[in-house]
Amino acid sequence: MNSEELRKALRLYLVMGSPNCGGADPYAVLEAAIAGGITMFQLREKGAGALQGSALLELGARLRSLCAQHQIPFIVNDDERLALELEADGIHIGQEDAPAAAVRQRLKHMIVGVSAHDLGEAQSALAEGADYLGVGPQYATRTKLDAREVQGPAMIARMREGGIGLPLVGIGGIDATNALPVIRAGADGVAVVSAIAGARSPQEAASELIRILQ
Ligand code: TZP
Ligand code: MG
Repeated sequence: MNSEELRKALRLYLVMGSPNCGGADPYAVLEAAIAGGITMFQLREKGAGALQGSALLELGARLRSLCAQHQIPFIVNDDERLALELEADGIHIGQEDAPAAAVRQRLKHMIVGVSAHDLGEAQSALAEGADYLGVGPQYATRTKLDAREVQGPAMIARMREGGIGLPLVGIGGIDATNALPVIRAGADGVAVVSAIAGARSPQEAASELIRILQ
């Protein structure tokens, strides 16, 4: 996938795991979100009740194959081994995970996404070979307990002004009411957890977001 294709794929990026689905079946949530128009998916199995071991592998394999059927890029959060086992299209790592350069080196064929919170982190990730950046939290979020301070869309504008041309997605507290300023600040797309996974109708939530982003 070239970087223009990646920019398009980042338009509406669903990030979730079973703890984000409010008791609903993650497979059904992903299926509905795909029907609603999401363009990329990240398996991020974290928090209370997160699956591990063979249960995680089994869920991952089902979600991976659903994405493949619909040509939705499938990304794994943090876990290089899981990404390899699931033959994921990519991996997303944070500042507290393995260094981006090492992950880039080990997973040459994969999309490597990196979370960046300021211009310095964005420049480092770029130098280390990241394919895209996740920037947040854009707004207050209850999904990630250890999230950094809210930056707002201004941080995305600052990165663009600072010469960061990489595909870039905003994350944190984004929903249909506040997605547009993130795009206007220079993001290629928005990444959401609860606005879709926690919605009564993930399909309607996704289609409402995609309508606003187009
Ligand atoms: N990284 C920064 S904020 C966040 C992550 C994974 C959580 C976003 O979740 P939500 O529900 O879209 O606010
Ligand atoms: Mg991480």
